[in-house]
Amino acid sequence: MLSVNPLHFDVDTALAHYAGHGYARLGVLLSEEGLAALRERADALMLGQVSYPGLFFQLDASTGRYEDAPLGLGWQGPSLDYRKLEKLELDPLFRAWLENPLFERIARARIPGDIVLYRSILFHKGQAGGSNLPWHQDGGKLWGITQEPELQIWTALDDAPEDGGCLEVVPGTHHQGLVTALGGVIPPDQVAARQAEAHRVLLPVRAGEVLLVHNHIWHRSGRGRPGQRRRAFSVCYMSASTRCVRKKKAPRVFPPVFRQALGTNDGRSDKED
Ligand SMILES: O=C(O)CCC(=O)C(=O)O
Repeated sequence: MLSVNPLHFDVDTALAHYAGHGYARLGVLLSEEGLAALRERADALMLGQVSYPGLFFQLDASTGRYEDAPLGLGWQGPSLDYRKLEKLELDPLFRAWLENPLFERIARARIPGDIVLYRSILFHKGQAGGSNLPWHQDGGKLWGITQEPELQIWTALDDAPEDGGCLEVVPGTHHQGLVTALGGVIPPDQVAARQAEAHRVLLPVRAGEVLLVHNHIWHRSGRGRPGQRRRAFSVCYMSASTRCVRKKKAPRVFPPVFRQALGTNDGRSDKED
């Protein structure tokens, strides 16, 4: 599925930018065939033509407002109006993409030892434009784990133009850590105090492009352009030493993705945030 040679591709430049700014562009990495296969599979999952027990679905809000997206309903029948699908590691095509050798090189440069997935997730803005996603950070108590993950690799499955649901970031905000212990959506007074609107950087992408996104960078996305869907696949990698601390349900067991080869060092780069 890769459109570049994973052994020779320069990851150092992107990793240095990611460490300094909290995000990085890797360019188009997904081949045309790979793109077609993942788009088709994303829709087959939404339409129930392919299904796996345990796949998570969230319908989008018909109002276009993030706050109105229904919680806890899960699968509601075939629809191309789902906002989010999680546990895509269950699907062999998405699994093949998230464990490609280039992503492995990147993950190993940041994460020592065995590597697991916190989540692999499709973010979708449907035909009507979907909904916005407000400024947020991916971590904190909401995530219910013993250490904060930092590495997310985000792949555009459709074009995401400036006025059509591209990711937006406030560069450097990952250096300050979490704004609230809970994590998630950033309170409006903090958004105003940090002048997020003035300092934001838009990241328009073409289908097949890949971004590195630090979990703590402030990021958001607007609505899609009506009539132009926007699918993106986001994967959070973390150390296998991370434990789930939730108490109400049985603790999560995180799916392994890259095991450390016996007799090698962990390949961790010496670049630090
Ligand atoms: O794709 C989007 O609109 C949001 C992505 C995101 O928030 C993430 O990958 O953490």
